[in-house]
Amino acid sequence: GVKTNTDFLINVLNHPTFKAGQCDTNFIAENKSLTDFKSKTDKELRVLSFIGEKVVNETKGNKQEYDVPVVPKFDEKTLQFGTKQILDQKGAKGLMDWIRGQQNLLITDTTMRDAHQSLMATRVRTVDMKKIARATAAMAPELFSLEMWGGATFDVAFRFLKENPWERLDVIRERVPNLLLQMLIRGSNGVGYKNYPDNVIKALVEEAAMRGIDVFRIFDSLNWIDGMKYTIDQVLQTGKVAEATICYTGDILDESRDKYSLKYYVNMAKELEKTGAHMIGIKDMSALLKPYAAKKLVTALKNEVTIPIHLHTHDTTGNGVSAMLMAAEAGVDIVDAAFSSMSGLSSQPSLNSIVAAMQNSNRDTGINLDHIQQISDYWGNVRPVYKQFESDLKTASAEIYKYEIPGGQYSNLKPQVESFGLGHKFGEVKEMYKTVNDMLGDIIKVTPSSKAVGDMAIFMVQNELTPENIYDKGKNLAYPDSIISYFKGLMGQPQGGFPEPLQKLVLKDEKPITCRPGDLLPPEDFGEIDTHLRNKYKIKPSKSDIVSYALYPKVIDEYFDYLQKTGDFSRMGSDVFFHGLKENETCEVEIEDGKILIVKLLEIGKLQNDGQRNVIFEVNGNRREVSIKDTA
Ligand code: 3PY
Ligand code: ZN
Repeated sequence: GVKTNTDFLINVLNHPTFKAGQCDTNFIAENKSLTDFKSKTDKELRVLSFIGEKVVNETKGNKQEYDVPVVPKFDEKTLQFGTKQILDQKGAKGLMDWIRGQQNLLITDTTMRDAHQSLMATRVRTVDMKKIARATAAMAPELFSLEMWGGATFDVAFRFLKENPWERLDVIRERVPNLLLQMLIRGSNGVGYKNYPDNVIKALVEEAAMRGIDVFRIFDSLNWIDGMKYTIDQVLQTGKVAEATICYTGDILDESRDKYSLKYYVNMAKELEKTGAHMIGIKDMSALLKPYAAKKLVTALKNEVTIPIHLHTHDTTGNGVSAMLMAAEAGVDIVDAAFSSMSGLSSQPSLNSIVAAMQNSNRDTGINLDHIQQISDYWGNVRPVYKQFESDLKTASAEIYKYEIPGGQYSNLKPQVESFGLGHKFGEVKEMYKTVNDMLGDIIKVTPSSKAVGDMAIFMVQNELTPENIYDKGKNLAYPDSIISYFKGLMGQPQGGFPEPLQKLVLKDEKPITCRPGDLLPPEDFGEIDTHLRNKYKIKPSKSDIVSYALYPKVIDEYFDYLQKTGDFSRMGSDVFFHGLKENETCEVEIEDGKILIVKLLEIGKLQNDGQRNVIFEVNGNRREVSIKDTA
């Protein structure tokens, strides 16, 4: 009928081949999707239900105006050569030689990973990265790498965004032909919060390398090198770059604190160099590396190890740029930074500011400030859509030197504390974080050990425990999983060992391990996962589906359930995904390659006796209604 003809015409008009003016007489015969109305109708209904649900039960049609992020024009030629070509042509060792030969300060951009992990709870979606990836690679071809994967991005993509992080990797790899892509991997904790069997880590590394990761920043949450070696070896076997990482804590300028001294870090770097790793990463996850400490540390490491040094920090204290400049002066090879509109506070220091600071110095980055301003402007317009995920941190804070809380955790801790109904005791929880660290004997705090400390701090405040009364008052309590796992040795072995009385209190009759958890864990049965996914979802699982399931079984089940029952909205613009539409607003939703729905919200109907509301849309010119239960 009429409707079908209109749909057909719209399919034709929106088809990329037609738009490009490249259709010939076979165009319709060759593109079955043009007449595929059934699946389209189903997808259309799902899109309308998703938006309907959003406007009825979440945003009530209230939506602010968002500026459209503009992708700058760029020169394709600049995509032809960069660090990626050096790695591909000369191998990892050749790349290291190249790095050592550089006078320029090299920069890793963290915007697509740590910056949004630390600023907005890791919520940035692939669609927003996809649009700017190619322009970034073209306008800042001097960058060393883009950190765009790993850390919390993996879990959050599946769990909250209902999108597949492997597809993000594919999409960015395709658009960034000239730059190295980098990920953060938590040693045997992979991209999770617990130790995984060795074959899971191996499969994760292999698949990530195959899909496009070039540089693996490998750390252990207790700086336990035995816990890192397996992952380092797996990366070395792929031929990609193994960046073995030292997590920085304490203050090497304070001679009264001798546990994490300069000597400790230098020794660790030397041990890491012996593993065969290509580079040393310094991971200052809590922004504790003061500018003069950065100079002292980098100077010492440049004297004591021969492999390149890559420095990562956060700007929580406002000293981030200064720390990077001091490190540059001391000869650091590469520093991490984020595009200015995504930088600062719990994120990385501003890339633009570092580039400007280095101009006309002997370590000028060669990056064009006007060009990267355009990339920053893009992100500046993306960011407001994610406002609801931002912490209320407004200024730099030097109190972090005292609490030693990592950037990502710092911005997340308040909501976590509030979720326990302890919002009014936030100050107390921060103090307790420090107290718990002391009770544990001063440990490295980074995912997942930082989570154990945070969970324990909340638990102690909740149960009114103190370091003194805990042995009595806390005798019969069941402690948080993370702290149990810590004391069992499942996160590895801390420098200086476990405090035994506390370990006994938490574990009760359970016995801790002292070896590498991977030596005990039975290998994951990938065949069984394959069968489960096949049977339950009637899909042919890919290797990455199986690896993902091995890492996060429950999350992956929920993800596939969601895709099948609710739909795949990963291509929807983020303003619509998070805020729906307001009345009379129109948006375009891509439901599959080249298939675009033009959706206009006409009206949110009155509440009916049965508790439903009709939401009325116009879709590609046709009136459509969905009925949504108002749960408010
Ligand atoms: C992560 O493990 O995700 C981190 O960024 C730790 O700092
Ligand atoms: Zn970080």
